[in-house]
Amino acid sequence: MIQLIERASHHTDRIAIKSTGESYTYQNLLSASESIATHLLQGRTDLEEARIAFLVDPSFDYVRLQWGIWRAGGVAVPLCTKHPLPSIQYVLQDTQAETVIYSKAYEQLLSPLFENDSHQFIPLEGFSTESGDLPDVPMSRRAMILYTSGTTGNPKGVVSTHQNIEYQITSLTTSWEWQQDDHILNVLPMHHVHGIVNVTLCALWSGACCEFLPKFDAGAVLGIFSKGEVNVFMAVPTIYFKLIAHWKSLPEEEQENITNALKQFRLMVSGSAALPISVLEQWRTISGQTLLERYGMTEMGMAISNPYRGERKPGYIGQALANVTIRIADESNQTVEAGTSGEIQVQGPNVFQEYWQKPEATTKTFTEDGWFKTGDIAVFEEGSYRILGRNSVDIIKSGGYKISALEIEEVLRSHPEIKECGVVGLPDDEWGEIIGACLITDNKEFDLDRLKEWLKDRLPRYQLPRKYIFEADLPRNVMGKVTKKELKKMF
Ligand code: MCA
Ligand code: AMP
Repeated sequence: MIQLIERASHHTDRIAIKSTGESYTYQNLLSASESIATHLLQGRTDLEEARIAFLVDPSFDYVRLQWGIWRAGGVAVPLCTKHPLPSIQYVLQDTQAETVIYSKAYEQLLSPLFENDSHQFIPLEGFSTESGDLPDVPMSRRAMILYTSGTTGNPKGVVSTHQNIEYQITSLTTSWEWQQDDHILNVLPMHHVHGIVNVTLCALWSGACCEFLPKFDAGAVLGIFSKGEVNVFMAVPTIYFKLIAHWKSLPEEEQENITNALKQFRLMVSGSAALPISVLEQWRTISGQTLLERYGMTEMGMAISNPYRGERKPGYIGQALANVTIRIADESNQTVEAGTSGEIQVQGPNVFQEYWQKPEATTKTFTEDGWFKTGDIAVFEEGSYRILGRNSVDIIKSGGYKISALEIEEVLRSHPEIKECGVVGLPDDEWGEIIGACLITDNKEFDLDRLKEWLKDRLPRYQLPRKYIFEADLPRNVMGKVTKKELKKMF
C-alpha cells in the first residue's frame, strides 16, 4: 500500500491543493485519482509498471494524474512543460511510454506524434469518472522516472521506487517539522524532485495545503505572500534573487506589507544550487527569515540540510539528514579525514534504484561497496558540509537546472555552418551560471540571430547559450582535448 495515498484518507475534508482559483480537498484528490487509475487500467488488474507519461501544468490535474498512475500500478513519467518536441520525444521513446496524457494547452505541440503507434495519446478531458477495483501496489515498485543530464551520452532516466520516495519525503517532514496547518506556495517545475517531492509530496504527506502558481512571476508571488495564508516556501537561489529585485522596485508601503507577511513564515528553504551569501543576507533583511539551505540530487532526494532548529550557517549545506549516510571520499573511494576535500558519497533508502535501462551507467555511479557517487566536491569542517564545486566542468547549473554542456554542443554541431564548438558555464549573480558558447565557423557573415531561432526549436529556453564568442579554434591540451578552463577565460 502506498502510504502517501493511504494517509490522505485520514484528513479527507482538509484542503490538499489550491490551483487555478479552485480549492480541492483530500477527498477530491482520492476520488479523482481513483477515476484516473480505473480508466488507465481499462479492465486490467494492474499496470505492472507500465510507463505513463503526462504533460500538464503544475496543478490539481498534475497531482490527480500522478496519484492515479501510482494507484493503477504504473510508473509516472512527468514531462517538462518547457521542452521542445524533440526532448519530449526522447523521453517517450526512452521510457517506451505506453500512454501519454496531455492537457489541451499541449495538444498542438504533441500533435505531430499522434500518428505514432508506439504510444496511446489521451487528452485529460477524455477521462471518465468511473471507479473500480485497484491493485495493492507494493512499496518496492518502480514509481517515477525523472530525467537528468550527465557527462556522457543522452539524459538518463532516474528510477525511484515508492519506498525511495517515501524515505525522501519523511526525512524532510520530520527534519523540517511539517505540520497539517502548513500552506506552501509551489512555483517550481514539476519534472524535478525539488517541486515534486520537497514541495508537493511533503505537503500532501502532512495533510497540509499546496497552492500552485504554474508560472513563476515575482510580483504574483509577493502578492500571494502579502495575503498572509502561505507560511512555507521553497525555491532555487535564482528565484530569491528575482524576489529581492522585485521587492526593491516596489513603493515603501507595499514593501512594508510584504515584509510583515514574510516575517510570519514558519520556514523558507533554498536549494538545487549554491545559495550566494549576499542573497541569504539581503533576503534576511527583507523578510526576517534566514533561508535554510539544503543539498540534494535527482538520484537521492535530499541528503544534507542545515537544521530547522539551530544555527543555519551561511555558505554551508549542513549535516546528513535522518536515514542518510554521507562520506567524503578520495579518488580511490576511500573516506578522507574531516577538513579534507573529496567527493560526497551517499548511502540510504532514499537513493534511487537505477538509471532506466542503463545498467552500465548505474554500476558506474556506485562504488564497489555500494556508495552513490554524487560528483559534488565538498569538505566537512566545523560540524557542517561545504560544497566546493563539481568534479566535471561539463555540468552547468543555471536557474537551478542541471545542464550538460556536451548535450548543447551536440545540438550546435548539428548546425550546417558550425564546424566545432565548446560550451561552458560562466558565473552569474542571478542565474548561478549562464551558458557560454564558443563557435568555430567558416562563414564570415554567420547570422547569430538565425542560430538563436534555430536553437529554440531544439533546446528548452533554460538551455540556450546567453553569451557567444567566435574563434578560429578551441583551446586544447597536448592530447588535443578542449581545455574548458581556458575556454571560460576567453569569454
Ligand atoms: C530563462 N532565462 C534565462 C535562463 N532561463 N537566462 C539565462 N539563464 C537561464 N537559465 C531568460 C529567458 O530567456 C527570458 O528572457 C527570461 O529569462 C524569462 O524566462 P522564463 O523562462 O520565463 O524564466 P522564468 O520563468 O523567470 O524562470 C526562472 C526560474 C526557472 C523560475 C528560476 O529557471 C526555474 O523554475 N528554475 C527552477 C528549476 C528547478 O526546479 N530545478 C530543480 C532541479 P527573454 O525574455 O529575454 O527571452 S534540481 C533538483 O530537483 C535537486 C533534487 C535539488 O537539489 O533540488
Ligand atoms: P539535479 O541533478 O538536477 O538533481 O541537481 C543536483 C545537483 O544540484 C547536485 O549534484 C549539486 O551539484 C547541485 N545542488 C543541489 N543543492 C545544492 C546546494 N545547496 N548547493 C550547491 N549545489 C547544490
